[in-house]
Amino acid sequence: MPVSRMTKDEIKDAIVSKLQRQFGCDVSDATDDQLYQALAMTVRDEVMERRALSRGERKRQQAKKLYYLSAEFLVGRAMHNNMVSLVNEKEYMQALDELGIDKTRIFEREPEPGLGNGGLGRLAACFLDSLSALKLPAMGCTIRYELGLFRQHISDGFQVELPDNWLERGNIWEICRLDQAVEVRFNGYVREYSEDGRMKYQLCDYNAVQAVPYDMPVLGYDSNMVNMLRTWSARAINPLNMQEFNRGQYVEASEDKELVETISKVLYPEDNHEKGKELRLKQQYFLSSASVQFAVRDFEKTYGPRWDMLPDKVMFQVNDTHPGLAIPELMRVLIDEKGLGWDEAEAITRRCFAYTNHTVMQEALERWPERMVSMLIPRIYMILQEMNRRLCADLWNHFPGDWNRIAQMAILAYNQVHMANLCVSTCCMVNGVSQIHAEILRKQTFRDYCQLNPSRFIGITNGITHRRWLMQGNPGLTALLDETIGEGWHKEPMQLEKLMPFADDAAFVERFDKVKRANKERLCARMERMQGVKMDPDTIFDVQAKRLHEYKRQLMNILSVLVLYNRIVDDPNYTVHPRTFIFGAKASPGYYRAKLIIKLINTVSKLVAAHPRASQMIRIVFLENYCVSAAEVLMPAADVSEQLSTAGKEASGTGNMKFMMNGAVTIGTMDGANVEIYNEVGPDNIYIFGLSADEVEASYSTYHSSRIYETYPEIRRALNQLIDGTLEPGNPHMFQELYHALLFGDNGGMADPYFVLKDMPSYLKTQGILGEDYSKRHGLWLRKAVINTAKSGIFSSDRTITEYNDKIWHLKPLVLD
Ligand code: 26Q
Repeated sequence: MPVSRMTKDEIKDAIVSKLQRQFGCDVSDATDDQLYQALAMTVRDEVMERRALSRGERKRQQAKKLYYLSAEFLVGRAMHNNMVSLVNEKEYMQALDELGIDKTRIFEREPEPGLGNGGLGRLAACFLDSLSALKLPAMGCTIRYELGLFRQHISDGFQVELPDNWLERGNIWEICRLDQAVEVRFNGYVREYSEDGRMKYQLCDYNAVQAVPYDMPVLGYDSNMVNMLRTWSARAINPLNMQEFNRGQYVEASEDKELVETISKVLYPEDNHEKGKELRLKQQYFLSSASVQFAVRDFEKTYGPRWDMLPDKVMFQVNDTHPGLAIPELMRVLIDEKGLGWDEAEAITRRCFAYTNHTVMQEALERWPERMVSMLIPRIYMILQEMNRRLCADLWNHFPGDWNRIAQMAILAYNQVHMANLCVSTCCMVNGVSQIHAEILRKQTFRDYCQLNPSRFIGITNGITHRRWLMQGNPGLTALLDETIGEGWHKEPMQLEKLMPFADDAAFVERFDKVKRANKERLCARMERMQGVKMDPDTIFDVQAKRLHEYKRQLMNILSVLVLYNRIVDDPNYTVHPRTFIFGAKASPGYYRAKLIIKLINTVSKLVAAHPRASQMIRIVFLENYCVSAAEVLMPAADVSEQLSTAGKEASGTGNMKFMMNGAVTIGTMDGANVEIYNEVGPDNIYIFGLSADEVEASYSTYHSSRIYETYPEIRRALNQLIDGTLEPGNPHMFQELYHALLFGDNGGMADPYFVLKDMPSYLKTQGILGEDYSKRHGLWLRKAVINTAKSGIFSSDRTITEYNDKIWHLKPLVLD
């Protein structure tokens, strides 16, 4: 039965009637919240109708299903996105206009689910969008964190963290599935006994937690396909300890409940860094166990106990090692609950799992103390021991006597559980997220494993959904593209290439420029409204927006701005094309140096603003609380995309792709997916600077940042300003720590391990060229910008998902409508 989409008039009627029946009001006296609710319910009705259709078809077609397991899903707001996918966005917009409803204001009433830190979480969200668009059956699984990533406020230049209580006003997009709750067991001890000549294992005296799923629909673009994002919430099985309660100990009676429910209380705000906290381990097992138990149960309902068929019907993709405990959990379920033997269970498990690595930074590789694991999940620990025993025996055959190497590759070694080794040793495929990253995994991180079986190690370059990041975020450019090259690119993003001839079409370029200008004005309006900051849309919008991390080198950016400032102050004839340097970045609350860099950015901003001539040419703006919704306004307004990571450190980057798609030109290193961007647009349409990954690797032993300090007076001057009172006259020691880290290193480490000073001369020079090119807007710069959009189709996550499916998952698209 085909589902129809609502017309403008039906939408108007629906909104009016929802207001009436839900809230007893009409458009003229409804609050913004009521308007939002009524509109969201209208959209939800349309989405859910499609949900029913695709769910039935998946069951009927007995389709293989992917479980994308991820500790983070940074989905962003749903409403506008759903309108785009329903393909009646225009009707919705007109309906709202005719009802006299302010669209932006109403959309902003929707709380943004901030269930992720950055790239890894946002990637998972883009993947779900593409899975649905391509009609591939999948379920995203994550934790329903009551508090998402903290909201960031800047006070006196410092980051202040505020709780993100995103569920406060309810979440209209989720459905609670109490009927599908499962039990997750912690602690206790394992009783071993034999029955019918077989060893049995039973967990005793455990603490049980109920995992309650809440599902959010993800509608595919123009596809009638709805996949679900399942978020697990922790609930105490006994909400009250009745013994305590009956003794009148009311507070104590609910203590257990509080403790259990902390599991899904808050998202850890660390990005590319792990701290081995027990609660984090609890979260990881909670997510892994609940998801695996559900998947097995769902399989059994359709196919019965045909466990040999499991790998043909169920696939788990492990998004980094965070949900890696799903691997021993499936072993546990198959052996302890379904009665399979070890070899059988292992053969099935191996075929069901694949692992994506997202980082080569040593400090981000997860290792858990064995003692902690054995206390928290004793049966899983036993399984890990047996997996490790068999693994090491096998490795001994390949590398006889090479104990060091075997310890490096083991699941258990040095009293730690090595999560990456768990994943790499068992998964049928292991992938990196860009070509250079995959190469580093093969040659360095997982070299020994790769030697044994190279074909398992592949690279699949990340992608972004062009629906959210272009069609939804940049309606101006979308309309221009539709008019110029047709609408085919909505479903086949490679068709953006049809734009290439228009890079030299003066009339088109003029209109492209106008769109950019309007987007810059939209950003200016948002900045003024949210932070009271006025920005000039006639300046270059030079943007670095990403998590704050030393390897991403926001410090290099701001120090270079300081150098530029000094030139202007020193030389009354020195001019540059006016620029606004925009920063958006959250720092992990415990990452002192990252927070200090935020303060530095804001301090330099004040310094520049106080100088009459410098402030005419440069402006530094810190965009507070960078999040998905902010990015949707920021990306389309950018002229320049800053991608400055030390080569070899950024696994891929995905912000780089969002900027490019919206016609910003990249200045960056040959790192992560910048390499692919370079290959697409060619050397004339990107600004590359700095050391290559190989050069970085070769320089560790010989690099002395002090040489740079001695050789380059401008850099020396900027560094000295960190400690001579120029910046914070009241507290000249404030930035000493940064000065010291760059020139001397800290607690035994090398000075400037991310080569900030080393790459600065090259960066400054390249920025100079970029500025001059920008001044030749027509005939030079805009051509580059158009080419960037035209070549961005390959970075659609539709391409990425197609690659995952061809190489790893082998799902079949559902036949719908
Ligand atoms: C681990 C253990 C304990 C606490 C926190 C963590 C943790 C949390 C988040 C470790 C890492 C992350 C996030 C990593 C991440 O976002 N990586 C990025 O992934 C993107 C998608 O592939 C890439 O584009 C980026 O290059 C990469 O940095």
